[in-house]
Amino acid sequence: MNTSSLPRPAGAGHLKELAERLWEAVAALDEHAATELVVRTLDEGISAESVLLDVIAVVQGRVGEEWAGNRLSVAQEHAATAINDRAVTAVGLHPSARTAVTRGRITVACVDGEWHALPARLLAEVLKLRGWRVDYLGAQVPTPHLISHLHNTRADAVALSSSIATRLPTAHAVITACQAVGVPVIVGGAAFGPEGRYARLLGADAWAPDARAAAERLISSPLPLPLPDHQQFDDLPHLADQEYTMVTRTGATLVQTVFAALQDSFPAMRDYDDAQRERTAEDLAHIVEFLSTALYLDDDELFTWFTTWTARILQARGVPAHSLLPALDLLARELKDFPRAVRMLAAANHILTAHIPTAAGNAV
Ligand code: B12
Repeated sequence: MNTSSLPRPAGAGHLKELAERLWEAVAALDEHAATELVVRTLDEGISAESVLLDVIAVVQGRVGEEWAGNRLSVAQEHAATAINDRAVTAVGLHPSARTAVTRGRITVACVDGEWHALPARLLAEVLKLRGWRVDYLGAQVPTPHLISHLHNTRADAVALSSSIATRLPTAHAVITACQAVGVPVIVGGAAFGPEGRYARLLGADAWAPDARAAAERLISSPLPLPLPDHQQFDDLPHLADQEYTMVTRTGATLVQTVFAALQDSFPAMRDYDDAQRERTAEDLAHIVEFLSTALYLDDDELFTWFTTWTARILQARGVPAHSLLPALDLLARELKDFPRAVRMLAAANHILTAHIPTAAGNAV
């Protein structure tokens, strides 16, 4: 057998160096350099899967870190993501990535409202390389259209991707809808939390931390056939208290009320220009959205994680993180009749107070 055309394993040091070189091309927004590097690496015999996961995915993670640290603007981050997306296309078109279909048919889709398409795209390409027939539906797939696609294609399974935790209530509805038509669901992406804890909570049939593990899981044994009578709300009995429903329903009014009151509690806001006021309103909307998601899951840690993350993002942009504390207090005042919301706001307040510097520069 001629083994010269088989992909060769690459050492960790070499892959790190390739990721560094791709990062340089992506950071310089040089699409040609990025795609040429990828094609040359494949020509040299490094496997397509390794280029996708050990090079492109690593660079995309770094794009996120640089954006969070305010070293890349939103526009640069969008351009870098678009270049990485084209690098993935270059991998998919390379002769070494042409793989015969030897397994079943799987649909890879993002939850409705989810814009993070690249993680799902990487998974789709890896599953193709492993012999699956893949229908990749991309970002924000409306649930009814996903379900008719499953009917039309007689898919063996759905791989559902979500990166942002606020899409989890929708993900829950999608998981239940797919299972109701007899199609098992494997989920993944950053939204599902450490060790996939929310995947289990929301009744998914399987979860995997990355595309390699997902491919291994799907090869090891077929996903269990879903129970047809699984009801979405049986998973989360705490929803009976209506806190999630009420906070979600009144979210817009809540943001407006807290925004107005914040000008008294946080006098520095009176000098904000229009753009700063707009960003503050956006931050408040995200806080309320994460609070309602934490209520949905009954998970205080999700909310404390989000407020700590927001504090770090604000600090990197020169906005004092302690400006979050009055917002949390005002929310707690508005939501005083909702014990779980009050508990979560108090936990976030406690963590922020202990960890963020005050205006004087010390931790309070
Ligand atoms: C690029 C990016 C964007 C782009 C997305 C463009 C695109 N076409 O994809 C844009 C600008 C649109 C965006 C917007 C936002 N983003 Co964003 N974004 C990112 C970023 C930098 C990279 C995402 C990515 O491609 N990662 C690379 C891949 C490789 O990630 P991965 O998750 O490791 O993927 C692997 C596994 O998760 C797994 N996997 C993925 N899907 C699936 C599915 C299945 C079935 C399985 C088994 C496995 C699996 O396999 C993948 C490959 O191994 C991340 C930071 C990061 N480090 O990931 C933030 C990040 C995802 N974004 C975040 C946030 C908060 C937002 C915004 C709310 C920001 C804002 N204030 O507006 C919005 C929300 C938009 C929305 N409604 O979806 C947060 C999400 C936090 C959370 N978990 O809740 C992150 C994590 C940043 C951070 N550090 O906090 N973002």
